Amino acid sequence: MKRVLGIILGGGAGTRLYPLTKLRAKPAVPLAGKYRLIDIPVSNCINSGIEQIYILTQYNSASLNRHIGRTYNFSSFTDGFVEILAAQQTSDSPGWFQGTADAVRQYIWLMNELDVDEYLILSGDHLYRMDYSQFVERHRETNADITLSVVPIDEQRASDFGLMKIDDSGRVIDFSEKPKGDALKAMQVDTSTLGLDAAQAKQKPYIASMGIYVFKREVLKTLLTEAPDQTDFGKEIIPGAAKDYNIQAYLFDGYWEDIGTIQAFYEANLALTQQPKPPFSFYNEDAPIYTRPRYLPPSKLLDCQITESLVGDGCILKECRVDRSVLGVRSRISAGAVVEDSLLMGSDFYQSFSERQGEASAPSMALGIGENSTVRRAIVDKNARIGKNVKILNKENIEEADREELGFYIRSGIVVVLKNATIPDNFVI
Ligand code: ADQ
Ligand code: ADP
Repeated sequence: MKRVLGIILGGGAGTRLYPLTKLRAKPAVPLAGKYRLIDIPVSNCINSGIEQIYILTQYNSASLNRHIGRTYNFSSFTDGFVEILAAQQTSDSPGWFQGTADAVRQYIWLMNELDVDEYLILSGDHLYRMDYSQFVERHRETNADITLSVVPIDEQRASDFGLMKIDDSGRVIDFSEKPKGDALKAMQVDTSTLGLDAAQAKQKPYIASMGIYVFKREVLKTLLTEAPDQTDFGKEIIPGAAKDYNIQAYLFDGYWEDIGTIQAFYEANLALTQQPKPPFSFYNEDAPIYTRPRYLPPSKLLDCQITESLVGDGCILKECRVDRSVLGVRSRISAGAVVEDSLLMGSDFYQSFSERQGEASAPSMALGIGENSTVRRAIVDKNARIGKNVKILNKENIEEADREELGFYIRSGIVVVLKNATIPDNFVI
């Protein structure tokens, strides 16, 4: 795997995960109480023996730089690195990455300086555990120009993906990006050829691209330079290459979720609390997910009732009830509070006892969830201060709302409290 360069697409404008991307680059969005999105593909790379990794991001953020810089340091005796490449204005390019392929194109000159055989292109917003070495091995065995990692998918979700048809040898003969209506129906195939049994094949009659590709080095270089106007892998590069190049499909057999929208992100986080067997586990010592070591104290639970939840490090929870929730590092929950089906991202810092009390003349709000407040079906971003007797319930069942000035958004019916927001006492959402 030393001959493979990992390239992680760290996100475009960040609209789908907004407002979690309001103050940070997408790869830095906190995940599962203590990780960040970028930890998933980087850990998968490291566990697969790939130690040369670039992360392409639309803009640099302090939290992303700090996280990468403090987490992924290889010994000076290896040639491993994890580096962030942000879109920048140069004399040849106007600025922002125009799409996934354009992001790679803008830095291909740098990637070409490395002596590798393959480029492994990954997304920064997927939750899964994958041994990329098997994927790359398949690519080499079939002498493919490009290999796509694929999963079978059902009718309902199919049009969110790039879909393909393959021949008996696994070669991709047709590729259509997110087709709808008749064009969708036309991409239906017999997935039992992938090894699914008859019932599964009936339920999942489409082959979807996971947006994860291995390219032969020269092939990627040629494709990007031949057609400088093509800016996207799924929309242009892959469908266009299906005719002339040997594109192979590699079936991935395991849990994989694209968590690039608020709803999918919320559901994947909460699914970690499922009993008895969560679909994704962070408790796998053979292939751990790495993150920044933080030296936090243990979590303190004072007379709490907690069921089916994950509690991050350094939390202080008092006389509260927490059900089916994920609590991030340094979460604070006060007496009488109820948290259900929620993701609290926690805080970046602690407050001293006197800070939490505030001055009598200038009372400041304490970090975390205040006394007797209820939070249900919500994402509470970092450093939020939720007052006393607050109710976050989405009382009116609103699907979408932008209440930036009040400190929250609603996305797919899920309330998202902004990073650093303050929700005053007695407020009801
Ligand atoms: P999408 O996920 O919809 O479909 P896209 O929005 O291009 O495709 O995102 C792919 C990845 O690249 C994401 O991680 C995204 O954050 C990142 N990205 C997007 N624009 C970027 C930019 N300008 N700079 C840097 N990174 C950027 C893709 C494929 C489909 C496939 C699905 C699987 O196109 O064929 O089925 O992934 O989820
Ligand atoms: P014990 O019965 O000895 O306490 P279990 O193996 O039943 O241990 O684990 C207790 C709980 O911990 C389970 O209900 C399960 O949700 C969670 N758990 C155990 N192993 C894993 C794992 N590998 N990944 C995620 N959660 C796990």
